[in-house]
Amino acid sequence: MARFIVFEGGEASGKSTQSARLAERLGAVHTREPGGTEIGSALRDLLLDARTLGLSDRAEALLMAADRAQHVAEVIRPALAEGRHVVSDRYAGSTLAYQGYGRGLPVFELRRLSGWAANELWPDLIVLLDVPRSVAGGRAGRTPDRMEAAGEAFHDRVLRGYQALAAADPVRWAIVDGTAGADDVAEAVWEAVTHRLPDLADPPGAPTPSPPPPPRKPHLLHERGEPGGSGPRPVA
Ligand code: ATM
Repeated sequence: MARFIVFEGGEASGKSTQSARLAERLGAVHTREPGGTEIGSALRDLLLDARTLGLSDRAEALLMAADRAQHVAEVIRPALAEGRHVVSDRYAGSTLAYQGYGRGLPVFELRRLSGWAANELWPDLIVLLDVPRSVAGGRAGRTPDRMEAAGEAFHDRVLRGYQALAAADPVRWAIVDGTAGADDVAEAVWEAVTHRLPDLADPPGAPTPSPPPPPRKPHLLHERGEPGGSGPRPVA
């Protein structure tokens, strides 16, 4: 069964690396938001360009939703329909955390907006990479984009929002400590994913182990007067 797994987290939490590693291990389609399609790339440029001045919070939420609608229609649903797993670096959880907890828009309205945009496609599992802001890697000298430049208090609200979202829905969200080295985090992610979705533990193409043969009970055949063995039984 094709699975849809999403990575969420604050900036420089290692999502891009870890989502790519999981996708490779699963032979899954690896994608991201915003910008998982050509149209989405144009939206991403607009959304992240520090020169995009005066974008209202609701317009920002709608552009994120538009990116998601295109992404679901063009990439995610077709891949799942073909039986491919999909691993996305960000999805609707980002809208709830950034536009909801960060900007202060009502979370329940954003959930409805995202549901509408995605035609109610929700992930099977969301991996939240938990990295405190004091530990998260820096921006390596480049100018912060429009979202990164939103301020300390904004990003603190986003991280608290993620914790609240994960606590409210522990079946769908798995929190993984993202502070260790990349290999250790990848192993912790794999354990969390295969614990929640055990069907993924078998590598693609691995032969399905055949069930052990049923124990032979010759006395039953004898009791039922079926000489020679058991033919197909009529379905009741
Ligand atoms: P990445 O570069 O981490 O892929 O994400 C770009 C930004 O888009 C990120 N900002 N920071 N810092 C989070 C933001 N974002 C939203 O605000 N809402 C959304 O729905 C999505 C998908 C991303």
